[in-house]
Amino acid sequence: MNTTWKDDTVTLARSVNAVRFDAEKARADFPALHQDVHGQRLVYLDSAASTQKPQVVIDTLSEFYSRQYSNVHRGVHHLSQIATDLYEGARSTVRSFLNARHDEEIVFVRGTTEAINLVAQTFGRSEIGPGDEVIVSEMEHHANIVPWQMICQEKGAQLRVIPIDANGDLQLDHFEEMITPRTKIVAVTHVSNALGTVNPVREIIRIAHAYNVPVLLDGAQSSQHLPIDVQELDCDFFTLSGHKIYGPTGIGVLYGKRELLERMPPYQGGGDMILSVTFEKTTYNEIPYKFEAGTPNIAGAIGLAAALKYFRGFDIDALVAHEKELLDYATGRLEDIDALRMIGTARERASSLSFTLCAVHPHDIGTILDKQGIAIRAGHHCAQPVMQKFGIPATARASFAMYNTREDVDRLVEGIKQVLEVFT
Ligand code: C6P
Repeated sequence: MNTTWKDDTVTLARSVNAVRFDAEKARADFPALHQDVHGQRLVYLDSAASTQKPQVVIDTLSEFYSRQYSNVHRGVHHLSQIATDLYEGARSTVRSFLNARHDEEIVFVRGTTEAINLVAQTFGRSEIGPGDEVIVSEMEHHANIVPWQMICQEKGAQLRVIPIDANGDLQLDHFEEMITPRTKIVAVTHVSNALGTVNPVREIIRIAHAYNVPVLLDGAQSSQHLPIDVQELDCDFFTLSGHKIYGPTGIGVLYGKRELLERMPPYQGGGDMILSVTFEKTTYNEIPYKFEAGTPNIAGAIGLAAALKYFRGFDIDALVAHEKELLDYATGRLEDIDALRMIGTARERASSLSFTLCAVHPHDIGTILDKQGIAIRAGHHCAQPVMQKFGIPATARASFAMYNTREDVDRLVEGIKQVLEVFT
């Protein structure tokens, strides 16, 4: 198989020529960043877990709850119509952000976890049978393992895993051999939360489609760092979490190609997902409502739209260049620390940088950094198979977003040196 690795390297290379990103200006939009923690200026390096929120998102939520709030799709009254227009307008904003073809291809869910569960429980339940296969990769977040494992167990199907190498790159050469006539779906992450690896997703999709196998991309860690165009990617499903792209918690998106969503049975039953109900028979609503039972997270969707509009106000090439430059700078500075071992040195990485420090437990690293006002994440990052691969229980992870600067990296490096002083 002739594997090409251009993929998002095209974006990353293009970003080199981009106009300069003004991170200080972006920082000014995020009130949470302008506070001291334990007496020091907060350095927030935990954006892969969740990003901070710009003022415009906070204001949008406040305005909605203060003056525009009502339930959607149900009332003829003024406020209900305003709320419905804002909610459906948010769907259009998401469609345009992802460059999906149709608004109805956008399903509002709680986040990436629910989006993947929805696909596993609907597409999976109807399309996967005994002896069938689902392909994931070794670097998946638990959200892209467990839902597939559950449906495979239920149906007597098999979960197959694309291995990663010692750098944290997918061993793509194995992938094509793994596809069989029993393969029903390939579900892979676009960017790894534990390793930062940017996967060659166009190549994965090209190969899978050659065998008529649909592909789900977990975009929880890519939508905020790379330009996303679902038509150009030609993925069949794409997921994102609002709270990771400067939006509120409790809201996320499942994009699905219209013909697939139409074919899938509903997810949960309840209000709004039906056209008619009798005790004998229920007819279901059309997509996307078929998948949105009950009162949705109206404020969340509206807040997410505000976040996406805010995000799109920046030059994406400049943003990508800024985050890549920060990651390169941080990598260089951390590599100078002898005791530090980088976990994940893939060809292309975005945002996250995982490491261990001799025998210091990552939780101790996190705690001592916190005392210096530096927020990182320590743990297995809900990617235990990645930890098993590298033979470690956990890592410390610094992750970057638009508002981080070289000064933040310098503080991190000084903080790590202090951790080492405590332990030597
Ligand atoms: N990763 C992290 O600190 P939810 O929780 O549904 O918004 O996203 C789940 C999820 C799915 N896929 C990937 C690649 C992810 O990174 C995450 C969330 C967070 O890395 C919390 S564990």
